[in-house]
Amino acid sequence: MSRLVVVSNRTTDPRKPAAGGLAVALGETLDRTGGMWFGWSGAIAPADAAPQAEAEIQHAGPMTLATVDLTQDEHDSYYLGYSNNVLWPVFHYRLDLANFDAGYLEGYRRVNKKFAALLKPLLRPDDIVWVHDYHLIPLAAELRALGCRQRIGFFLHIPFPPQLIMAAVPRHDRLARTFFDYDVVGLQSEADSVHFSRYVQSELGADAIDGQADTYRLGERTLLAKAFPIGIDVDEFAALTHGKEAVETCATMRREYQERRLVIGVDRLDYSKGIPHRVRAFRELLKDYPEMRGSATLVQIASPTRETVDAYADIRQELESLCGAINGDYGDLAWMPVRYIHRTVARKRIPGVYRASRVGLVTPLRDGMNLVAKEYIAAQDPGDPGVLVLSRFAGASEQLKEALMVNPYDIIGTAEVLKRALEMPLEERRQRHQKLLQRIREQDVHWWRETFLDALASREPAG
Ligand code: GDG
Repeated sequence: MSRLVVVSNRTTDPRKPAAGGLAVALGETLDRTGGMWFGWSGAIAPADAAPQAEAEIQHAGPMTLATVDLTQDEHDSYYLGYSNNVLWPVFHYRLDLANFDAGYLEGYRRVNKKFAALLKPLLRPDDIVWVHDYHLIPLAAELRALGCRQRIGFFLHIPFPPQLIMAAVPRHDRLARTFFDYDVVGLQSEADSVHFSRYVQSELGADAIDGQADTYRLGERTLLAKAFPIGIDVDEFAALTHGKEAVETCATMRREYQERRLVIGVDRLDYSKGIPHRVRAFRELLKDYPEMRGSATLVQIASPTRETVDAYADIRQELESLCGAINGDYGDLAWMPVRYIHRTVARKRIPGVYRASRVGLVTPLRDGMNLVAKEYIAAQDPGDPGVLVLSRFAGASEQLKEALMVNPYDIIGTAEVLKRALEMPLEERRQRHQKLLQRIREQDVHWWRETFLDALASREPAG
C-alpha cells in the first residue's frame, strides 16, 4: 500500500490523550503505511527569524509529524484573515460577516505556496496525499506547479455554499478552479455535493462526464467530487463513556440535577452553531409551558475558539446577556434555568455530560456535519437513552433521520419539539436510539477514511 501523507492546517499527534476520533482514525493508516502528517506547528516564528528552509521533523511511532511555523503576518492574513474571516463565514452562508480585505487573499496564497514548497521535498513518487479543509484549497495547484504528480485528494469539513453565495467572493473562480488540481474532492453531504456540481458547471464551465457519476472535466483535468459523510469512532467513544472520568462526571451531574430534566448543548462558541437561537428556544419553552419551570435545565458548554476574530467576541457578549436575563426572569433560589460554561471541558468528561442529560440539543444554523450529534448518540445508555434534537441544517441530518428535527430559526417550533423530547416515553426513545446507533456504526470514521482513500487510490495518477 502507498504511504499516506495527510496535510491539514494543524497537525495532531494521534497518540496524545487529547487527540479526537479523526486524528486517531487517520493515525491508524499513517501508522500502517509509515505515513506523514504535515501542517502548521501552531507556533509564530520570531520577527527576526530567517525564513524556514525545511519542515521540522518529529517521529511519532511509525509515522512522522512534519511542521512549519508561520510568521505573524502569515498567521493574520492566511489563518485569521482569509480562512476565518472570509471562507468560514461565506461557506456557512454568512456573507454579512465576511471581510474581503485584499491583503488576506494574498497572504492565503503565499502560505499555501510555502506549504507546497516545504512539503514537496518530503514526498515520494507513489505517495497518496490527503489535504484537509478550507485553509488549504489551493495546495494541490501549488504542488502541481512544482511538478508533483501524486494522487492528491481534498476533504472539505465545512459546507459548500449555494452557487450565488460562492459567486459573491471576489475572484472566487480563480480559487475554485484549483479544486481541479485534486483527483478527488470529498464533501460532507448530498446538499453540498449538489451545490458543488451546480457551481463548477455554471460558474467555471466544467462538464459533467456522461456515464461517470459525480465526475467533472475542466480543461485537461477530471475530478471526482462527491459526499463522503464523516463519522466518529463509535467504539473509541463508547470506551471513553465507560472510562473513570466520564462515569464520575455523569454521576456528579445526575446527583446535582436529580430533580431536573437536563438539556445539554456542547459546541465551540461559534456563530454557525446557533447557540443564541437555542437559548431563546429554551426561554420560549419556559414561557409557553409553565410546567417546565423549576424542572427543565439547560447546560450549555461553549468552548472558546478564535477569540481574536470580532464576530466571536460579539456572540460571546450576546450569549452572556441572554443567559443572565433568563436566569433573572425565571430562576429562583433553588433553580437556575441556564448554566452557561465558557470553558473547554476535558475530552474524557464529555461523554459523561452527554449521558447525564435527557435531551441533546444540536441546533446549528449551518454545519458541515456536526460530530457532537453522533457523539451524543454513542454516549447514551441504550436501555434509557436521551433524545437527540437536531437542526435540519447540520450535514448530519441527512443520516440521522430518527432524531427530532428542528428549524433553529423557528424559535417557537424548536420550543415545541424540545417539550416533546423532554416528555418522550421510554419505548420511543429506545427505538429511535437503536436506529441512530446502527446508522453511526455503519458509517463510522473508519468507513469514511476507507471509502475516501479507496476512491482516491482508484484514480489515475496525474499524467
Ligand atoms: C468541523 C465542522 C464537522 C466541543 N466542545 C468541547 C469539545 N468539543 C468537541 C466535540 C466534537 C468537536 O469538538 C466539535 O466537532 P463538530 O463536528 O461539532 O464541529 P467543528 O469543530 O466545527 O468541526 C463540522 C467537523 O469539522 C468534522 O468534519 O463535523 O461540521 O464545522 O468532537 O466533542 N471537546 C472538548 N472540550 C469541549 O469543551 N474536549
